[in-house]
Amino acid sequence: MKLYHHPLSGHAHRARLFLHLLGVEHEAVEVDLAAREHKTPDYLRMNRFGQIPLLVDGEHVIDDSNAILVYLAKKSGSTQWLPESPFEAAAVQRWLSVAAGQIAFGPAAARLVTVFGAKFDADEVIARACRAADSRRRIADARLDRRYRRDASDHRGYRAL
Ligand SMILES: N[C@@H](CCC(=O)N[C@@H](CS)C(=O)NCC(=O)O)C(=O)O
Repeated sequence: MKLYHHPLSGHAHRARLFLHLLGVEHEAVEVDLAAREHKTPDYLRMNRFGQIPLLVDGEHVIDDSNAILVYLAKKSGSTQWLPESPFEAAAVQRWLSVAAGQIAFGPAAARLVTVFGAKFDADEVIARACRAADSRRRIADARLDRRYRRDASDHRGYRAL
């Protein structure tokens, strides 16, 4: 398995973290974003979106961090990360949407201003990031709190959201 990534990419970090959590052997291929390696014909042949992360597993090419997480969770053969029940699967998808929505366009966008010198209006992006981060953190905390209490009370122990 090969993961095309960049060490400063938050999206790629999610994929790398999950590969490590699962203990999946893989080759990490660094894509030189500054040299626009992700827009070369060779790379675009693998990923028409011209973005990282990109996972190549034999004949399968997966080109989005959330899609990579779903692929790896399914491939792990365990339902620990992505449950089968419609309601629990929807709960996981709900938080993947938060990551691809409010977090990507909030705190992650603010990070791009300093890390990659993105030409965003820094004040506007930072204000949006603070609003998104604060409200999502409070919702996530409340959710974790409820889940922790419920799991602790029936001795199943703590599980992630
Ligand atoms: N939806 C994609 C977004 C990935 C993304 O925005 N990657 C950035 C690096 S963090 C990228 O490749 N940017 C280059 C570009 O869009 O041209 C995912 O979650 O994987």
